[in-house]
Amino acid sequence: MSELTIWTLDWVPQGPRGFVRDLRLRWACEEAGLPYKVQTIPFDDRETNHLARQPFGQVPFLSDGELQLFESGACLIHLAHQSDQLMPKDAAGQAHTLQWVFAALNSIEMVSVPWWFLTISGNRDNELTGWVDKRLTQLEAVLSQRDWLAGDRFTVADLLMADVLRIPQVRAVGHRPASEAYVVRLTERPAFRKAHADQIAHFELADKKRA
Ligand SMILES: N[C@@H](CCC(=O)N[C@@H](CS)C(=O)NCC(=O)O)C(=O)O
Repeated sequence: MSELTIWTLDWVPQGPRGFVRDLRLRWACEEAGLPYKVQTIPFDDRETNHLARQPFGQVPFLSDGELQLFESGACLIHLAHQSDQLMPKDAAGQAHTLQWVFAALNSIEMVSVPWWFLTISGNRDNELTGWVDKRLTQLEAVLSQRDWLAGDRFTVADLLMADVLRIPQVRAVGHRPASEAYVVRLTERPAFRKAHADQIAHFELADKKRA
């Protein structure tokens, strides 16, 4: 097995702590028992010094030996191929896992994040509110019927969907008990708790170094 390195920022302000997307990769590695280390790029120079590895100047990205990957979804799928804990082995189970990975990114996050950013800038009831509300209501109907998105078991698709849904502003949209129970169940998993605590500790240590 080659060595996994998750790349994130060396520091971020308080606001995004606990939500920087390296957490998705940490969480997946913790679920799968895959050893990894964490390396950083400087927050103060984030857009200029790693475009070769992440052409949009973002984190996370992943090194697996010589292989370098960006986009959290692609990194999660890569990790899922290394562990049955993250994705079933059978063709239908894999196809359904990938389907829901794309749904998390392409049907939910693609509207929830722009909506959330508009609310942060003070525009709480913005042009995207109806759209995000509709998508979350549709997802609530799915989660009312089952505990897991794919293969009747935990997969990396649940990890990703829960990470997309757990944004406090997104959780506060409407009353969606099945979605809320899903987020609670997923974020109570020891692997999530460890990944979350490790990210918080990483940025707290960075505060001390910057002081
Ligand atoms: N689609 C990308 C989004 C990555 C992303 O938005 N990363 C944030 C941190 S969570 C970032 O680097 N933001 C700084 C920026 O966009 O310049 C992925 O899923 O990896």
